[in-house]
Amino acid sequence: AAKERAEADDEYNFDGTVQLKNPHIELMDQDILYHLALGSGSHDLQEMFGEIKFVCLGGTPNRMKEFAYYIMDEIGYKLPAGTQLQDISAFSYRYSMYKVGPVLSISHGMGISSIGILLHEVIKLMYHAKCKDPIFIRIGTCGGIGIEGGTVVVTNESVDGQLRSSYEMTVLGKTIYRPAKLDQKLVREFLALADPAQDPYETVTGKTMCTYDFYEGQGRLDGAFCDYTEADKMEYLQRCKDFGVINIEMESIVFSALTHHAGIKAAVVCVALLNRLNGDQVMAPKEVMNEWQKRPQILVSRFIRRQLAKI
Ligand code: R2B
Ligand code: URA
Repeated sequence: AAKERAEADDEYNFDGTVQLKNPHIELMDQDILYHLALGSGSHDLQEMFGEIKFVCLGGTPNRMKEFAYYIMDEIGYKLPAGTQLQDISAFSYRYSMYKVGPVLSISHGMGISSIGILLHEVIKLMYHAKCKDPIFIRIGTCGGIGIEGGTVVVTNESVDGQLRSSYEMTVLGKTIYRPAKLDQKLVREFLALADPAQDPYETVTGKTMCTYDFYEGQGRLDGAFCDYTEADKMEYLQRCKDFGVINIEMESIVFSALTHHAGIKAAVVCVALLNRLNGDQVMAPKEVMNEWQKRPQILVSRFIRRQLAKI
């Protein structure tokens, strides 16, 4: 256990700041964070972002704007007089970013590539801003395997479509793997913040499968193409379920792998929009879906408020 602790501590920088495993960055005159419309030459990143403690990422600009307003209310943050919440990355026309005191709320788009690019730049942003011990949290949606729509899932491990727990990428024509590890203490903390007496829904944990595609990649029968049978699909989903997978989404593996590689603690909290054992189409009414999507935000807010109370 002591060895394990030493190894775990090793991954984090002793003063809490984010170190880059890239010797080139500090040799550059300036670093342009192209997809965020920010730069170390054009902006005082430490002044703008130095106080960030929580980086919350979710798919859509609208949801992350809503989350920014919600967390502002929840932590009782007041914007400086005469100012409004601004999309800091508006001129990237790619991602949206809102800052509410120590919280960043950023949209990541859909899929591994989109969130992967964003993570490079947000991790560099943490480095330039000299942020201490930032925690990254993905707030998302997913398909459940054997769990009903509206259930909240805290991921304990992310696996790919072949049930491997590392992120595979091609670098200089070679295949490399980065372990997709999530902080297990954070998993327990999030689960402990679920309130079975008050929440009219379940909060559960398990493995999350991350795929490159929503349709064939997730074994759906309703894409533009499908070369397998319903029996093949059910056999695959059952195999995933037997392996401990309880939900499927499209970002967790690169999110877990790159945060772990950077020594940043991270968590993934998603709400299931359907039970894939019952079907493929997402058909809950919009109002129901909107209420469901608030659920991971509520859990994350409880977490942030508790962390802030400790400081
Ligand atoms: C969940 O929902 C999106 C697909 O509908 C994708 O971004 C994901 O991970
Ligand atoms: N997001 C996914 O990636 N899959 C689903 O089934 C629902 C949301």
